[in-house]
Amino acid sequence: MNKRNVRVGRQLWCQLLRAVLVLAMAAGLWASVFHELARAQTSFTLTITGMGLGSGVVSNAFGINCTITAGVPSGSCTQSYPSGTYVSLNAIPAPGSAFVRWLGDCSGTSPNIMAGPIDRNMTCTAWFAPPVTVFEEGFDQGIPTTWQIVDGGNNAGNQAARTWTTNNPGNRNFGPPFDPPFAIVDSDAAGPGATQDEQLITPWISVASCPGKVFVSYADYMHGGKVELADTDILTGTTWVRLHWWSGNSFPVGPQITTLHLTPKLGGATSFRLRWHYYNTSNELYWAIDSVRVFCEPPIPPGGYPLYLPLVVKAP
Ligand SMILES: [Ca+2]
Ligand SMILES: [Ca+2]
Repeated sequence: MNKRNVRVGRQLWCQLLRAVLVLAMAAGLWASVFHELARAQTSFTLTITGMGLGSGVVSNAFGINCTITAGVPSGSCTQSYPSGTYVSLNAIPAPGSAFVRWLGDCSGTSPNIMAGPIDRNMTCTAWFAPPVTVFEEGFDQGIPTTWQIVDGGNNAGNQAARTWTTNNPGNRNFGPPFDPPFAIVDSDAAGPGATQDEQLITPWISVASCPGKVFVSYADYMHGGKVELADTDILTGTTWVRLHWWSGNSFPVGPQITTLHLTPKLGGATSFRLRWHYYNTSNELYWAIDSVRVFCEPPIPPGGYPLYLPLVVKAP
């Protein structure tokens, strides 16, 4: 091989090497461009799950609307977001439940947070603590003697239907949420000529142990006719205060659970009575009540419960 051939050979090698380097750089550049494009186009999911025996809703304006009932999620609980997005999450406890804290890919005890950046599929868990029940009555043994019935009206007509009773004088069959026996005042069963002004009153109920909001819920079906009234009232001192009312032209479409927030009417009082007052009636229809439950928000330590599971103490 002469010197000229050696030089040509070197030049070829150099050109080849340069070509390979250019190709490699181009390939690398394209790879990184494609990577960036792919990254920019990728979205990831945010999933909401629940924990605890309480209930509530986790929502935002961007597709999450997740109902959590005793830890079980339902509704719109998973949503896709562009990579790197931050999204708000708002946890609203059901009446009597309390929000404890976030777990998983979210953290903290504030019910309103920003989750993100969503740069992978993420799961945020909302922990709701259950209400504390302080009073319950399902009328399994009739209307308890600790309750008070005020038997007003003219008491003409069918004596079995002269006031509140669990004897169901009109043979009503409501289905859920009623669980017979239930308390009913039945103007229709009392018949024409009879008038009603009937009160069903709880004993004094103490909520001194309640640290937060107090509620009552009950199975409720007032079937209206004309001008009758059906008030739910509260007493903390000597004067009854109306909490809620149905009338002959404004009543539930069917049996329902009615839940009322009592705290605004308590004015700091720690005990009260409740009254279901059916009046201004004659030969109308009826009002039935069942499964009366007074409950309040559970105590949550400031900062929520710490992030460790309680020890399980086994019986010896
Ligand atoms: Ca019952
Ligand atoms: Ca009566």
